[in-house]
Amino acid sequence: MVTLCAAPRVAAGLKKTKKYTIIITEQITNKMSEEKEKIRKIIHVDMDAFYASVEQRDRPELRGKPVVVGGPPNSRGVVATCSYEARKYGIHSAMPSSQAFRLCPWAIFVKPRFDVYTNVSKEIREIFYEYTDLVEPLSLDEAYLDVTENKKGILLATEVARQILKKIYQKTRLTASAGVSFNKFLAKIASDINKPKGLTVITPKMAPAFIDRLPIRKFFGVGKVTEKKMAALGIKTGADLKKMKKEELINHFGKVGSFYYNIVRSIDDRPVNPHRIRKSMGEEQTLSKDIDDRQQMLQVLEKIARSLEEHLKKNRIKGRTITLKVKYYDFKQITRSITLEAPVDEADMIMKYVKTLLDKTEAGKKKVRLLGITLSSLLTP
Ligand code: DCP
Ligand code: MG
Repeated sequence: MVTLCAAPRVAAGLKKTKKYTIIITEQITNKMSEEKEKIRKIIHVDMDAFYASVEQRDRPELRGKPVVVGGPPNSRGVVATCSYEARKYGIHSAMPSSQAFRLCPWAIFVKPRFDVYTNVSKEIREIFYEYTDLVEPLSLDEAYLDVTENKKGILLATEVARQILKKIYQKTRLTASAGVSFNKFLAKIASDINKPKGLTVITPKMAPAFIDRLPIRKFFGVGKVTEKKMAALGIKTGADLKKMKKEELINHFGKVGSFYYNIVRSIDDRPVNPHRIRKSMGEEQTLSKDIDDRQQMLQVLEKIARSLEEHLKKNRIKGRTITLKVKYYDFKQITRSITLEAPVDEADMIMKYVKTLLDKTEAGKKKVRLLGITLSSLLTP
């Protein structure tokens, strides 16, 4: 490559002067930095037992105790999160609070204080911005940072991560974990490895062996439903996934199949997107034929609500506004909304309101061709 670049200059009569050597050196350096550019430095930061740690910070009597943040044990509510002391009993996020109570009757149940969590979230984001503007918050307690170029000119991403974790603790008295790698997928996986207070690096060299051992559920976008589908195909780990041909994956999973094909090979070019602020999350379904039976409509809506719940939870999103969309047989479309005091993500809760919203439409009197539910006024970063 260098010889090729140099050749025309030699032909043009340039002697091997010092200047000439410099040109070649510059070309090599440029080439090296181009190659280096391809390797990004991504950090994923995730707070440890976020809501529960905030409660333990603000109420010293809760420290060292099993604390469950979420619905009360005698309600139909669920666990938002719990302290590490409570996790020893098998309690985890999204578990019904009644079950958490059965597992650990002496656990202390605390109501979430979203306004406080939102403030902490802003505080940690300010720290991220000290290092880079390429910050993509995923929820109140986690974000991706691209620190390939960072405001402090620190070469090692691990050092940036170390400083950030330290500053988070100094500012909020809360601990976080960080994952450092060369793409988003691996950085996120890494942050989860040594929780709490973990700092884990996955280098390009380490990545293949690491991914081979990774359970399929940990792959980006793989929820319960996809996990089952994968299991039916004999895919349980990254190594199993790697054996699949691209076409096979596309056949079984559609467009996302090629994404799986790539990430299992550590190929994930998704940029850290600082502008991605989600305003709503929704799903809709066009029916195979127009219907006028309310019961049937509710069945469809129930299915939509369940699927929506899975997506909301996977993305750690809750919303206060529920909107029902109805498209009638004549393609006329209406929406009906309700805004609640507290954010929700549970299908049962969503359906309770969707039923009353459906009563405010002409569905039934008029045949319906499409139904949809959207959640907005989101509790996101
Ligand atoms: N959360 C929620 N419902 C869920 C999952 C999470 O309300 N099903 C909330 C409570 C968590 C916060 O989002 O504190 C962050 O979610 P994480 O998955 O990061 O869980 P934690 O921060 O609580 O624990 P970890 O230390 O495992 O990150
Ligand atoms: Mg967390």
